[in-house]
Amino acid sequence: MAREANFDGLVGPTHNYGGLSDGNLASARNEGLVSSPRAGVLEGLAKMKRLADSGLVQGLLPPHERPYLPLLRRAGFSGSDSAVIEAAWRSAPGLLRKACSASPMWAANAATVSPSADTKDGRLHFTPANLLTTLHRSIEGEQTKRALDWAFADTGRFAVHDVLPMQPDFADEGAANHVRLCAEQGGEGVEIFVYGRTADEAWSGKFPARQTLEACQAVARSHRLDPKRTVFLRQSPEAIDAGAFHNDVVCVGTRTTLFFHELAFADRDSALEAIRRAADGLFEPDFVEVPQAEVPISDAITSYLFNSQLLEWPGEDRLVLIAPKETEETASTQAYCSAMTVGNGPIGRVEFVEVRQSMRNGGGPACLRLRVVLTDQELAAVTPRALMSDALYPELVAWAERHYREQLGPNDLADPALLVESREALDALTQILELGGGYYPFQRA
Ligand code: SUG
Repeated sequence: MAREANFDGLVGPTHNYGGLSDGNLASARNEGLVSSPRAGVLEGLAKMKRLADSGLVQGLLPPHERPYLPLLRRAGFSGSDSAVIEAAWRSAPGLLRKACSASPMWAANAATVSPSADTKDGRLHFTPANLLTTLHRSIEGEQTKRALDWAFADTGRFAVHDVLPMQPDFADEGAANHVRLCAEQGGEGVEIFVYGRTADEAWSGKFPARQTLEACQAVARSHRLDPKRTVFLRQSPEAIDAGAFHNDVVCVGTRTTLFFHELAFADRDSALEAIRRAADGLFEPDFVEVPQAEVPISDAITSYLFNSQLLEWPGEDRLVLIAPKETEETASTQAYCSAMTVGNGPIGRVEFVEVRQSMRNGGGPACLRLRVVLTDQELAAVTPRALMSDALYPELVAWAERHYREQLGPNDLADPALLVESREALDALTQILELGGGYYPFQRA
């Protein structure tokens, strides 16, 4: 037996609206707003609890250390930690903001994952994403590898690779540009990699294309995937221009169902044909395509209809879409969801969840989670504290209520007390999750 588990990134204590991501319209629009790290972490925990309570396997990944002093020190700031923060705030406030982003919460960008049923060596493979397009996210890879090494420590069953080379030819954003379809989770599947540009092309889009074909190919090779079952599709430049900075803003798939916007792929017809061909002999794909005439791409992007979790829900025979509240609040997507669920397609129900703190930075329910298909044996090998449980949930809620600020404004990032509080929170989390000594860089210093 195998099932799909979701590993969500815990929202970190410095969650704020830095306006750091070019091409991510929500991030730009909400720059400078006052955030609530506490509300953010509690929203994320409530979503995890909702899924765990339904009988789904729910895991979590710890937040990273922020502010990230090693970045500031490498940029030439020196002295005590508080002197570094003060000086950075004075002469490079933009850099300090980047060193403070809680962006590792978006676990869909943590790594690309290939289940053992798809890989030649029968291990479950992970490649942490290098996220090199944006400076604030390019500092995540190493700590993400550490998190995956902690949660998936059994090297006989799990292979955690290094990030791809930190060079624009290999721009990689992880599972946000990857979809796996299959007949049964435990059986061989089709892995779909979506890229925005190739390494050698002159990119002239309005916004960056964050994933290259070459990065996708490198990941597919190191995961030892069957080329026959692997598909590389180009994202439509139109979608990127409209604000789909990752493919998961316009597409999500589970089992045999691919739910996507009409404008998601550069060449729609050949994209669908390539998927059909790769699935030949395994399953017939169910394409649920949302027409531009019913849901304009601009609505898909503000509502995040596709940045939903498409789940096999215990006890229900059709798939369930866990969508952000904003989908219910946008007329076209609300109407689409109502019509879709009364029909007899593969998606039978839509449930709306509140993840507003993350949404304001362009992160919906699907951004917050990394999907990992696990066999029974692999599940038994996952580090127990990386899995949500009835015991762990209240512990984490109490921890968040104790350590997280209710409000964080843009100028609060300069407060040296924030550094101290964040480290205290991460030290306490190290105990709760049994992360071991020296899990965070500041603990090793
Ligand atoms: O990379 N936002 C993230 C959102 C990631 C969403 N993930 C997926 N689509 N899978 C990003 O653009 C904004 C941070 C700020 O502006 O403070 C940010 O990094």
